[in-house]
Amino acid sequence: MSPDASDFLAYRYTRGVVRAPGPELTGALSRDGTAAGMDVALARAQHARYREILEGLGIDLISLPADPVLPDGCFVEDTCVMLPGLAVITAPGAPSRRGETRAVERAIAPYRKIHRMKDGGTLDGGDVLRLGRTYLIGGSGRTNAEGAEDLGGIVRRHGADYRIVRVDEGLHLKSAVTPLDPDTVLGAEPILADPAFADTRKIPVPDSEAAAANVLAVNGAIVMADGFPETRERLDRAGYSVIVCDISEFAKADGGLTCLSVLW
Ligand code: CIR
Repeated sequence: MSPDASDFLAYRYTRGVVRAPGPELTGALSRDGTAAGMDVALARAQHARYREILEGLGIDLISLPADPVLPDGCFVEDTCVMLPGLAVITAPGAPSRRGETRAVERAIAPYRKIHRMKDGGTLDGGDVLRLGRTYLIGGSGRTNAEGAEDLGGIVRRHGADYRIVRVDEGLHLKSAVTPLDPDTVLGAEPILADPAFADTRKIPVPDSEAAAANVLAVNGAIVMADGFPETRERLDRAGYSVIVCDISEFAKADGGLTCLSVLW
């Protein structure tokens, strides 16, 4: 394994892609219709702060411009799954999001070999949780069996392993559980009971703070959403270095910290 790959496996990254939101954001998909009430100016300010945090952690960011025909375009995570040395361009599960992959692929192509998923399957990057060399793939409303198996095959061919985890609640696997380090996850109790996490150290979020489960582990820090004091305390107590980022507007469209970037 190259030194670059072992850094990647430990959530150490040097580059990333983000896409700023524009006025189209109020047309984003949201399970309870709250996206329509988003404050776009506030969302843009929150996105600027998110970029500043990543840059402060040493990430060289490529910032794509907002695209008026892609209301969910800022949630770039769903368009690409990174493996060491390879970028897999996904087939997003929501038909309205299919057009998002093009600009992300163009941005990443100078840095990583590109592989496009097969037609037929669907998969959102929000359903892919990497724990070291194991890729857990959520079977959700967005990621179908064909998409999960397609990605699983690519993962195996690249010397890593995969498991499929059923997602019965919430949008994506990582809406409910995210990695803190290669041996530890933070998540909601029901999903932590899945056998896929049997050998993993687990930090549960309280039921009242379910939305705190989506955190971004990057370069030795944990970036978490604002407004979850009990989860914050649990992370502090466990010794993690936490940075809080307010993403209230993105949460109205079911977005979290991981959704807003692709890192490698
Ligand atoms: C959607 O429903 O597709 C977007 N409004 C939110 C996507 C969030 N992405 C993610 O969790 N990876």
